[in-house]
Formats: sequence, C-alpha cells, structure tokens
Amino acid sequence: AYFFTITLFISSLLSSCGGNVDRSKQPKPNILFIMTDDHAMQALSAYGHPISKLAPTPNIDRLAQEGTLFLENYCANSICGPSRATVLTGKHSHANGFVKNDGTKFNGHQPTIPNILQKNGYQTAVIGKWHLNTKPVGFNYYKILNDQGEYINPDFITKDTMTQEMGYVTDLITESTIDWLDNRDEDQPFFLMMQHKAPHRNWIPAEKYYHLFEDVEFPVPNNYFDNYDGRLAAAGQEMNIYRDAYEGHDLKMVTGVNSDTLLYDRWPQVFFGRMTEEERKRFLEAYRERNNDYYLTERTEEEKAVWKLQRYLQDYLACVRSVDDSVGEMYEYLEEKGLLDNTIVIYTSDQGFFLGEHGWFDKRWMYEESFRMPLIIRDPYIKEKGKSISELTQNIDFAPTILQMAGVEIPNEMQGESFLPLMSGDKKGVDWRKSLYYHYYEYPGFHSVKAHNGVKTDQYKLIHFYNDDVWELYDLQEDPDEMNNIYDDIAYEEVKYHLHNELERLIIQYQVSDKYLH
Ligand code: SGN
Ligand code: CA
Repeated sequence: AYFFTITLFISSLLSSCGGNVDRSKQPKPNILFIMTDDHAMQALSAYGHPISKLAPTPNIDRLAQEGTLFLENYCANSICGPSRATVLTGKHSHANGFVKNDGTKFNGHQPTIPNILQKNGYQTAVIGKWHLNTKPVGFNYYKILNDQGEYINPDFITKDTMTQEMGYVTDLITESTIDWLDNRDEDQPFFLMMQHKAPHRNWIPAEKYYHLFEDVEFPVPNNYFDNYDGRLAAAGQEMNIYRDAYEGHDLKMVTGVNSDTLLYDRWPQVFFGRMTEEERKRFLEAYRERNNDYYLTERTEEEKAVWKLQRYLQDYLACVRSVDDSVGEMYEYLEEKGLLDNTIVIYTSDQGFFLGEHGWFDKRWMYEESFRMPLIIRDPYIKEKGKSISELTQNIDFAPTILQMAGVEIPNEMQGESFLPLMSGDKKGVDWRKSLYYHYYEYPGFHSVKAHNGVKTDQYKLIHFYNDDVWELYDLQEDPDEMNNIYDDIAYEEVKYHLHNELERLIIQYQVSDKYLH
C-alpha cells in the first residue's frame, strides 16, 4: 500500500507534457555542473568511439543512461577561457569580451549563471580550474587552481589564501567538492561547479594508474599522417604529436636507456619540479621499462610516430580514468545523501580535443574533434531516460538552460537558447536552430592556428580563415574526417551560396563587430 501511495504521489507530480515532473510545483533543483578540461568525446564511452571502448568511462556513461546525451553539441570558440566565459554568460566571445586565452580579464559583473542564481536564492560555489584571470564573482565560495593549475601537489586559491595541497589534482578537487557539500546550508539549493584540470596537457596520470594502459594499443586514426593537402591553415599549425609534442614534458621520454633525465621538459615547475623526490623516483620506475624499450627496439620514423601516439593516448586516457572515478564518487555521495532526485547533474568539457586525428593533440579548430563538446545531463525531473538529442546545441545555450531549470528569468542579452524544451520533449527539432556560428581568434598564438570563423549545418561546414581570406568547405556526410576541402568544387556552388548567406545572417544576428572579421 505504501508503494502504491508513493506511486500515486509521483504520478500526480507528472505534468501533461510527456510525463515530466512539473518544475513549477517542485522546490528549486540543485545543480551540479561538472566540467573537465579538454575531454574529447572520442574518450567518453557513451559516445561509442573505438578509442573509448578500450578505456571506458562507466560512471559518466551512467549519467547518459539515466539522463540525456547530446550528440551534436558544440563550443563557440574552442579554447579554455573563452569557452568558460561563454558558459557563464550565454554569449559568444565577442559579446562577453573574452575572445582569447591571452591573459584577458573576465568581467564577472555581467549577467552570469552564478550572479543570477545567487540573487535567486541559490548557494553558489566553484571548485577546480577557473582560468579567467579575475576572481570568481557571484560565488558564495571558491577554491580554484592557480591559472592552469598543476597535476601534482597543486596550489589552490580561496578568497583569503593560496595553499599547496599534497596529492593528485583530480582527487583533491573531488574531496574539496564533497567537503563543501558537507558544510553547505541545507536550506538553500546549490549551484556547484566542479571543474577538473584533467585531462589537460601534460597528461600526468594518478600514481595508481601509471600502468593502467601501458599494454593497450589504441587505434591509430586513418588520418594520423595527414599531409594537409588543400588546407593551408592546417599545414601551418604546430600541434603534431610526432613533431611538436615535447618529448619530456608531454611524452615522458628520457635521454637514454635507464636515464632518469627527461628529454625536453619545457615547464619543470609544473611537472618534475612539483613532485617530491620519492614521487619522482616512483614515476621514473613506473615508466622505465617502456622508456628503455624505446631505445632498445629499432623503429622507423613512422613507427616512432605511432609509439608517441600510444604514449600520449595511454597517459591521456589514464587521466580520464580519474575523472570517471570522480564522477562515480559524486554519484555515490548524492545517492547516499538522498540528493539524486532533486539534483541536476551536468557533465561537459570546455571543448573537444584531438586524439591523433590529423596527427594532432590540442584543440582550437572548427574541425569536428575540437569543435564538439561532450554534454550529458541527468535531470531527475525528466521522465525519459537514456534519451539522445541530435539538434545543434552550443555552449551559448548552457546559461539559458540552467536558468530555466532553476525557474529563473533569462536575460535578453544572452545569445543562446534554453534547450530544456528539447530535453523534455516540449519542443521538437523543427523549431530549433539549423546552423551554428563559430569563431576562433587567437593568432598569433600557441600552436599557430590561424584565426577563423564559420558556420556549420547538420551536413556542411564553411570556414573562413579571414586574415588570409582563405575558405574551406566540407561535406560532413561524405567526408566526416574533413580531409577534402571542396570549396572550389563546382558541384557545391549552391551549397556554398547558401552557407555564405547563412554565415552573413549569423554575423548580423550575433552582432559580430567588423573589427573581428579581417
Ligand atoms: C597550455 C598548453 C597548451 C594549450 C594551452 C591552452 N601547454 O599553454 O598546449 O593549448 O594551455 O589550453 S602546457 O604544456 O602548458 O599545458 S587551455 O585549456 O587553457 O585552453
Ligand atoms: Ca581546455
């Protein structure tokens, strides 16, 4: 009978729209926003990429099984600070003032998720990577990494202090997050941003995972040895795994058999310099056999390049494993405290990343791997579980969506749109946007990616490297790896015409100032 009453009670909470819970009759939900740094969807098994099958992420996948998986979610500008500024403000980079990762100072006094939620009865906190060069505004509490942050024994900045904590960054961020939850005011809902450093460069795994993937051979992308034919900008980049990755700093290679000296370690202060002597020894021991093998086995240049890819992926994916553990711990915590039914959990990364496609690591490009952003939302008020969404969503939509979830008005100046109606089934794809605007500004800059903007539809992508006035066009159905620039292909005249118009329309809609278009 008890079960029956509860069932009746629950069904009375369901509104007419698709059996979802009527939010207006519920207490405001808690929101746990988990954002990692550079987590590619190729490394998140809910998306099914072959790489992730060898290094699955069961805890993050569980969010998708119990929630909504976004298949076509993109960022507006594939670089850290700008993506974070867009998430907070719901605006494209030019409109929120943070276009480059060049030390720009984020203006936290514009309408942002935390500012608005705080004014509407939320407790707000951010723990982990911040990287916006001004102190967090709109947060009751913050504990952030110093700039990029360090993997090992990192410094944390709070309102009054900067303190080094001993341990592995992903674990420390999880602990601090749980700590904050334990001490929060339980009478108020919370908006909590847990923002991991991992799996950002230089991909140092937790000690317990040094060996995790050492014997795993990950699939080599078929365009690993891309020659960039027909793509001028791509030919000029500096993000090749086998040419530009630092052999010490990034690939943990040493100077010879049994050597304890790293090859080029560009920033010792964030790597070996951060470890205690004991930690350094254990690290070197863990990598010794593999590093010796590099010198003891003869390899062609091509084989060496593949060896480097494997080393990169093994470390990157071991970092992802700790992130997945962290999500598991948060799950356990919410379950234990009875919070799962009134807490929305969002999992995303500040942008995508290359895992060897085109020969690359890093991001920045409007090409799919870095443009795409993983996004999974477990919203207990939405009835349908394991749903996926293929409409074009973007990080400009995060703020409006979160505000709508919290039942708060969305400021007009936000450029994104809430995708909550897509999740709840109240709005069908027919009413949704059919194209996305993208704009990357940071040139000259690290990794030498030329500035570009562009438009993407479900099938096509037009990119303008506007400093040199060079155009690229891709048919994503025919050429998902974006190897064939068909801009000059006469067969695509009409597509091109349509996309040029669409790009113009978006530039006007989002009010991109002329100074950014040359
Ligand atoms: C660091 C990295 C770069 C990376 C930028 C931006 N080098 O400079 O490879 O592109 O950050 O990354 S590192 O060896 O110092 O890590 S972002 O996540 O902040 O956008
Ligand atoms: Ca990043």
